[in-house]
Amino acid sequence: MEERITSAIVRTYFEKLQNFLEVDLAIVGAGPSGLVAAAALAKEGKKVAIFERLLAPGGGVWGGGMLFNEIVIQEEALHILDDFNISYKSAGDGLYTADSVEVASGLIFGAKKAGVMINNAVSVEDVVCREGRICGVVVNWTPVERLGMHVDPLVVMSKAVLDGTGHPGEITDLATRKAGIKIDTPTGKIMGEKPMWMELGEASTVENTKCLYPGLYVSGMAANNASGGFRMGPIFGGMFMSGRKVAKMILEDIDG
Ligand code: 48H
Repeated sequence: MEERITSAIVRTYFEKLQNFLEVDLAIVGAGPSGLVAAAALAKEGKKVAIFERLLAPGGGVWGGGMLFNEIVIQEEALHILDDFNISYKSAGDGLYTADSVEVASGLIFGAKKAGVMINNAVSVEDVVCREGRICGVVVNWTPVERLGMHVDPLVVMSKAVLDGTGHPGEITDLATRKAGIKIDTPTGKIMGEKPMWMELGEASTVENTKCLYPGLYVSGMAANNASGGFRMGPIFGGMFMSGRKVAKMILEDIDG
């Protein structure tokens, strides 16, 4: 029995992995913007792999506002929750609330069911940049990263890479520092996130969602970090709409 269980896991895991070593899109970070983008592209038949540093995908959704496990969504983004079959309640004035555990688990389940490979406990530590295009991610187990073990990583090649790493914008930071690229922001560099301004932050999340460099896209809070957008606290419509917007841009890029 014991060897059959081990064998079943090893066989199915490596079959799954083998199929995702070269993908259409590699997404770094399984936060709300990354999960929404992943599901949208997988539904279009694209091969999408997400790499998430933590054991549990879902990013900043789980904790709601200050661990009160509810989030707020504005009316214009509700259609995205509908697509994931996630429920919500009116809070008046065009605002709605949803249980953050249902939202996080619903987005993860939706992305999985759309065909996305979610690699949890895997960190992206570098990018591949060739002939003026970002075209892959360099990955290693999070425990290896956390323990500082000297273990060489592996590489997953992709037609595009999405930085969905939230506030720190880690992939854009890596790409600008290590590959020395100039990104599509007013200064050509990372502008840094601005302080709390809920209304402007929601709008800027969607505006700042873009292609920063051939093959490198950015969504969610990483987009605000790159282009100097405001933070907005526990309202998530902008994150969902950012995921939808970037999926459309990437689809046009890789299909065109
Ligand atoms: C693998 C990585 C790496 C790496 C980071 O922060 P997230 O939830 O991302 P977004 O941008 O989709 O959503 C932002 C939202 O949650 C939020 O923080 C809001 C609305 N804040 C407002 C405010 O005012 O504070 O998720 C990013 C994910 C996390 O799960 C990280 O663990 C993961 O990315 N990650 N995964 N390799 N190098 N870096």
